[in-house]
Amino acid sequence: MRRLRLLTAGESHGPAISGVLEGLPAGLRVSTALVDRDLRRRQHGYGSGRRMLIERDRVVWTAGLRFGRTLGSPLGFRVDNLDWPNWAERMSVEPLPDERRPKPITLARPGHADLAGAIKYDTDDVRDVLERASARSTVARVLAGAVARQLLAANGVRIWSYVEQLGPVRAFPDAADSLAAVPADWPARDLRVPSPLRCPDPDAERLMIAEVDACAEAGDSIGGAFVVVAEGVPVGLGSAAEWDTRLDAALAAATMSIQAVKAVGIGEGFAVAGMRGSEVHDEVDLGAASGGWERASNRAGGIEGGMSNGMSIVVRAAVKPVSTLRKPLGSVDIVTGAPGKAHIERTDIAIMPRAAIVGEAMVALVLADALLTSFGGDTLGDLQAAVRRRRGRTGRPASSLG
Ligand code: EPS
Repeated sequence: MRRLRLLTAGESHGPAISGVLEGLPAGLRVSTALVDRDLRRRQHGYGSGRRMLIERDRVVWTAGLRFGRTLGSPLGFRVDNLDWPNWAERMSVEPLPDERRPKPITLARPGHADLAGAIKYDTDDVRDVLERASARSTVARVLAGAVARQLLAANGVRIWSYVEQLGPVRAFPDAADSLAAVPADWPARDLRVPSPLRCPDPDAERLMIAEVDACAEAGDSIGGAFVVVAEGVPVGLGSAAEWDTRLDAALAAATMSIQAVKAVGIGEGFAVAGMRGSEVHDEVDLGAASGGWERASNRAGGIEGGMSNGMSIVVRAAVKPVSTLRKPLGSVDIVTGAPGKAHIERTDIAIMPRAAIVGEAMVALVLADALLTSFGGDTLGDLQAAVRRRRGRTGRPASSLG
């Protein structure tokens, strides 16, 4: 990111998850209730483990706000881990005598950061690695993303998401494009009362719930795919000028950085490989209704030439199943070399509804950064004025104004 910087810290079972978001303009009204709402949304979902019954994630602001508005200084924040007292000795910050130390974890879980991390950091206790690799760290991203969303909302951009697939079950299996089948009131309903798996197709959701139950029964886990949509994005965020200024590249990297994500697509994504140009590109016209540039389709997912083109931005991600299995896979003890079964931690069975919320946050952070990069602004008012100017310029071509 060019204008925003986000640094996060915190172990899953340490005292807190914390962070600093730097680069926000002054004068942005930040609603604590809306931040806490996104933190709550990240905790919701069928298939979550018992840890979510312990945590009640709430933001504690430590810097950057006065009377509910940003000052232009770094925004500091923290979310306390309510599980911490149960781990205070096992995760002691201070040195402990050997006899009080917990037994090291030496059987790495295939798919987790355990083995590569243990070799990298030269430790014989995998807990040194897994604590930070844990998806608990996404609390900080969702928190910062909730602030970015408020900056975007103040500039007419709305972000929402849904679970498109869980294992073999797809939402709207008969539709050519699941997004076109999502009911128009889904984003508002999802904010009010999220459904168990945040899937907008109730028939598919019932099958998804059965699939989670079957995995629970079998001691297994399951992944899937989610879609994030950003509406109202002004034309021209990102740039074709250089490889690292392209908006699709930034969105892909940020989404891929979410734990367990293995593939990211923009618009039609991987499907374009099998289609002809005439089936892929979105024809341009001057909309009769709006009088602005319009497209009858949005296969590009709102991005052409590395820039937003004014259509909704559509990011899709494939998520692998959680790597802790209650019926563990084979592994090798990192100290003795003896074969064994992977370590078992308390775990989730399915994370799809929650991963999609982290997806929203990452998209929000990248778009907020791209907005500030294009339009600058020491204050929210300066930023809004520049965004309004750009929107005015793209309403319709000068020659058609008569
Ligand atoms: C995780 C394991 C589980 C998850 C955790 C991610 O935690 P625990 O070991 O405490 O049961 O619940 O995710 C969160 C705590 C969270 O807030 O998302 C893992 O191994 O990555």
